[in-house]
Amino acid sequence: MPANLNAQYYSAEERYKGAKDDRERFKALKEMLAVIPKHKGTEKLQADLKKKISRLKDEMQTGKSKGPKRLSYSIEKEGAGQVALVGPPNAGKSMLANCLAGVSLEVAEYAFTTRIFQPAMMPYEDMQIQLVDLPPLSNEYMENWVPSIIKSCDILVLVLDFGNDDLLEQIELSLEILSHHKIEIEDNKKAEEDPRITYLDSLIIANKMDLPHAQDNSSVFMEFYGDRFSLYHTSREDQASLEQLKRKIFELLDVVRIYSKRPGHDPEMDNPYVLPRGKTLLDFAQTVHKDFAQNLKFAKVWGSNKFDGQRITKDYVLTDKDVIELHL
Ligand SMILES: Nc1nc2c(ncn2[C@@H]2O[C@H](COP(=O)(O)OP(=O)(O)O)[C@@H](O)[C@H]2O)c(=O)[nH]1
Ligand SMILES: [Mg+2]
Repeated sequence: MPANLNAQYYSAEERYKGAKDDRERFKALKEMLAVIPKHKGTEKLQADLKKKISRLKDEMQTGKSKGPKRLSYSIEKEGAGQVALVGPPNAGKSMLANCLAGVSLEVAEYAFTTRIFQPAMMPYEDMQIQLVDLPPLSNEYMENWVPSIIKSCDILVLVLDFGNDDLLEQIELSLEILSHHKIEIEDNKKAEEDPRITYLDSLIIANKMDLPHAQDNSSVFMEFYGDRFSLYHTSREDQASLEQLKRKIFELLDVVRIYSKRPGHDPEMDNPYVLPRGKTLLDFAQTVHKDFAQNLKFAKVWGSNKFDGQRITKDYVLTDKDVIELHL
């Protein structure tokens, strides 16, 4: 099928070829993708563009594109997603991880207890979500691998001590330190223009709400930051809110779980596949096995918004808790 590219596309392509640096190359590629006619004949080209954009973005973020290599750290992903727990010293990050994951990480009254990262698996329904308890954000002392790990996580949970009257300093300093390391916590899609910055979907935790001044501090926070951020209030004493927080984190990860079913068998309900929301049947087939996408003849779905056992096409968009039977 002919691609029938338009003049806008060709002009962006010219700019791509003539670009002086990665930043310009990135902008041109983004524009090429935005203006390319969206039909079957350009599907491959669109996929190539997306690959180029994502590779370039990675390179720019890890600094690979600028001469000497900078070290980049990440933690091996396990479970449905990776959550960075960040915040100032003593905010209760380790305690929160303990409460959510039911493990015992080191908690202490003095700052800087958590010197190395500590992943812990938080059970949520039939999934496990990986919490990464990190050393505190601090101007005085922060190891250089910490920002690198934060960037590699899927979402960021910023924990603040609402029992402490220095709350406004805590948030200002946290934002400043993150920003200094090119991490932004606002989910501002427009801002996504700058490929050197990592934008993370995030949640701000108003922690230690059991302490006397916490409610007043919360009002002060909202006065200053209410139009930018919303808060999730909790404390180690509030079991109900901790349970709800698990759901909140799951929602923020924006993933769906899919149960696979072999023809003639019961679905495998104990070990769902987890994919980003928006992925299709074809993506699912590929996740199950790299050859499946190619060999897929048809599939059926149970649950979701279809009737049970309905046949679905390759571009079917997956919904959470779908049971899918692949026919090869
Ligand atoms: N009152 C109260 N104290 C808490 C809460 N969570 C943590 N703490 C205390 O705050 C201190 C720091 O906790 P920790 O989890 O080590 O903080 P981190 O430095 O952010 O990891 C410890 O003394 C904890 O007992 C809470 O919800 N309420
Ligand atoms: Mg800690």
